[in-house]
Amino acid sequence: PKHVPVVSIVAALLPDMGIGFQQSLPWRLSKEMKYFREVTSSTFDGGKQNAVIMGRKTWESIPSRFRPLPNRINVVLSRSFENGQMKQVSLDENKTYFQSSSLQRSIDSLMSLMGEKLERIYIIGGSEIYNHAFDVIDHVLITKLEPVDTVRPKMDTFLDVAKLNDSFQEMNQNLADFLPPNVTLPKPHNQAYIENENGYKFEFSLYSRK
Ligand code: FOL
Repeated sequence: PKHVPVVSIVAALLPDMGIGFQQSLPWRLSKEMKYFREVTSSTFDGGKQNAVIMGRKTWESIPSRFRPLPNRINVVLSRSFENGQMKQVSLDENKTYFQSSSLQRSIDSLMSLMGEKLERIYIIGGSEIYNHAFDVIDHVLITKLEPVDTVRPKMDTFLDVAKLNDSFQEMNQNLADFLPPNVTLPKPHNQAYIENENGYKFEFSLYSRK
């Protein structure tokens, strides 16, 4: 294929874009998780699929009943995986995923393996992968969270805000067209898609390369 868009998707707490604490998400937001599932699973073309690429620690943080994430090609990165071709691994009869030791090689392998059947590649974390991937991605889907009458959670991993702002600009007016039609967005309140849950206010946003 000529070009498959590579898109990071992440939920981050303002103002410093904290994304994790002790190897898991610092919040439980089912509407936000539903948005993640719909965006990464849905396609414009019913004959195509998306792939998700994640680091080894993110893979281990996903409850085992949801692994590999269904209806998506899953790729797990680790420096300890053998160099060379991306390798397919089986969990059982019908659950398989891929292992790779390089982000760039996994992107190239997905494109040659799936050809025209691949619609988008989503980078799904964690912080080490996101901050390294800023050099190769085309867009970032950030859900910006703010606590409302809730204590700010402790966080130990962050997006690199300087890298984000250096190379990307917010393009929220394009969000609805960027997402496949069966993704559910909240009613827009003056240009912004805002949701509220569990003591957090959050806004779905799109950043595109400058
Ligand atoms: N991006 C956004 N916007 N929100 C997130 O929570 C998020 N999380 C990760 C990466 N990008 C994100 C990494 N963490 C599952 C669990 C943790 C996780 C990613 C995915 C997971 O179990 N997903 C299931 C749905 C589970 C459910 O419906 O409760 C899936 O099928 O996607």
